[in-house]
Amino acid sequence: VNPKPGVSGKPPYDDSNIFARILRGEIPCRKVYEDQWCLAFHDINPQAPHHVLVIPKSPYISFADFSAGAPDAEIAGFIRAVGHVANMLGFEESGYRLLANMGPDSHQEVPHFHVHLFAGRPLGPMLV
Ligand code: DGP
Repeated sequence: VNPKPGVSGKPPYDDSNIFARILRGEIPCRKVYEDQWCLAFHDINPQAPHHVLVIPKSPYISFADFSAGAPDAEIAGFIRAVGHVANMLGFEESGYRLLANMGPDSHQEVPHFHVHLFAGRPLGPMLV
């Protein structure tokens, strides 16, 4: 990963965040899928029977950073990859939930854009 500022440049992308370290292979993850756009792996603290994180390989801080700053081809490639992971894991029939936290009010903990993919039980209504 080549660190680069977020779209606004403030704050800069923190190259030492845990997902940057996973992308560099410095710490392990339970990988489920990888392509040119993304890495998908199991969340360390699953909130559903299946809880997968899908992250872009490029260093975007958040959804805001990604949606405003990524080239169209990367946005399309990443979104299609999220769908591919869900289908590959067999979630399409029963369904699944996607979630992306963005910024302090959302309690985003890791400052590298990621999409949570939850499945494996009825997830109930959204609580927020
Ligand atoms: P968020 O609150 O949206 O930033 O979610 C961050 C998620 O990342 C949280 O569900 C736990 C997960 N997580 C944190 N550290 C690690 C790690 O080292 N490995 C894996 N696989 N997941 C992690």
